[in-house]
Order: sequence, then structure tokens, then C-alpha cells
Amino acid sequence: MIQRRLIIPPPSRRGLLAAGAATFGGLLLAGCDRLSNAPQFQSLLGSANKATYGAQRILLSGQPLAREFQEKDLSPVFKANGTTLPADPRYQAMAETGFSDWRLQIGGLVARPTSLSLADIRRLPQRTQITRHDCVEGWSAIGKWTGVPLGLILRSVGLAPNARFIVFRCADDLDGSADGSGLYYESLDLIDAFHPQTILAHSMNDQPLAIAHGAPLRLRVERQLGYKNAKYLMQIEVVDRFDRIAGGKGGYWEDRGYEWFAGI
Ligand SMILES: Nc1nc2c(c(=O)[nH]1)N[C@H]1C(S)=C(S)[C@@H](COP(=O)(O)O)O[C@H]1N2
Ligand SMILES: [Mo]
Repeated sequence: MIQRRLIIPPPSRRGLLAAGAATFGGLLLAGCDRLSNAPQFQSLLGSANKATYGAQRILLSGQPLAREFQEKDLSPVFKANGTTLPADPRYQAMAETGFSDWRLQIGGLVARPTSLSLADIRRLPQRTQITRHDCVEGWSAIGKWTGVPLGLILRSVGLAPNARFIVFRCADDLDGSADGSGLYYESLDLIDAFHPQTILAHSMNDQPLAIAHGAPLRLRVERQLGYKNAKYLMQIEVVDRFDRIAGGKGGYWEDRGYEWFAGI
């Protein structure tokens, strides 16, 4: 097993709270129907998945935002960590053509599976945020991220009623395994997936994402530790459970002993 030095202690109490909230969210979905059937609510939501959206709005009303910073706070150097160039020749071929052939696959428990090009993603409504990234190895850096809110994409593909987690699959195999067992992946519950600061970022500090930082697209989930912020996104899969995926713990580092709920 790969050893990393854990400096930030695992927030086990918040982990328990979040687990409880996720279950509560499932229960709430049924009860939200009445609210989401109200006419003004319907016009607000358009074709979005109403029950899920309603449940998320209620749950998130008590969810704090991660602190946002100013331009002057940007770190002069933002360390690149973990993979800095995926070895997969298919990835490198896409990088050579500016990722024009790259597509983000979105599937699993969704009403409308789809795939999006980088141009598609740049055309959607964007959010920019300046936040601090905290790695368990004990370093932090402040960066500016621009991308599309994950919640917006999830609402447009429509979550199935049994959707519980969002799994992110990446292009890099950290172990260099031949069988794909070291492929980086991560997962979030719906609370973090629909959090307003959870974005799929294509730009960092006003520039297209560098390869070292996860080009062409990475997850930014600002209330969780660095390793939850999956780089080199290839696929998003909506699931009801993740215990049958890879090592069963919901992420590459989780499978190697780290907390799944890596709240800061
Ligand atoms: N696909 C992928 N995502 C990843 C990693 C990785 O090795 N591969 N490392 C994680 C860790 S531990 C950290 S701290 C951040 C580092 O992001 P950065 O390279 O932009 O600093 O990415 C996270 N996401
Ligand atoms: Mo990290």
C-alpha cells in the first residue's frame, strides 16, 4: 500500500453528520413532491428534476460556503500533486490536439445519458471562485477556478429516484497497473454534488487548465480535501452505491485508507 503522511485529522464527526444527511435526503425526496408541484416552483425549475432539486435546496439551505478569497490572495505558486501527466497514450493523443476529441461521458442512474465536449462545457453557465486547496500532505494554495456547476449538469441529465452518489473516473492510473486497478476515481454524495461551489473546472487562474493540474477538466469540491478534487475527468457515473466499484471505499485514496468524507 502507498503511504502518505496524514496531517489533517479525519473529521469523523462531520462524516457521521453527512452520512445522516444523505439518508435524510433520500427520505425527503418523497415529501418534496408537494412543494415542487407548486406552479411557481415548476416554472422556476423548468424541465429539471424537481423532486431532487427541491430536496437539495432544503438540505443545502444550512450548508455553508467555503471561504472565497480575492485576486491579491492568489498563491504565486500552486503545487501540482499526484499525477502531473497521465501515461495513457490515448490521453496524450487528446492533449496533443488541444482535447478537441475529448468528451466527458455522463451516465448511470440518469434519465438522459450524454457526453459533452469541452466546447459544450464552456458554453454552459459558468462560475468563478477563488478558494484555498488543502492537501492532506500539509500544503495549501489559493487558486482561481472557472467552470460549470456540477448541479446544473446533473439537473439537465435528470437523476433517477435511486441516485445517491456521483462517481468521477479519471484518465490516470497512479499505480501504473496494467489492469486499470490503479485508475484514479472519486465520489461525492448529492449534498456536495449540488453544492453551489462544486464545479467542473476547465480554467485555473484565467488560463485553460494545465495538464499538471488536470486538463482538460477537473472537479473542484471546495469543502473537502485535495484528493477529492479529481483531475483528468473522463466519466461521471451516477450510482446508488459504490461498494462494488474498485476497492469499494469510494475513491482511489479512500481504497488506500483515507476518509471518504474529507471535509475541511
Ligand atoms: N486524477 C487525479 N486527481 C487527483 C490526484 C491524482 O493524482 N490524480 N491527486 C489529488 C491530490 S492528493 C491533490 S492534493 C490534488 C492536487 O491538485 P493539483 O495538482 O492541481 O495541485 O489533486 C487530486 N486529484
Ligand atoms: Mo492531496
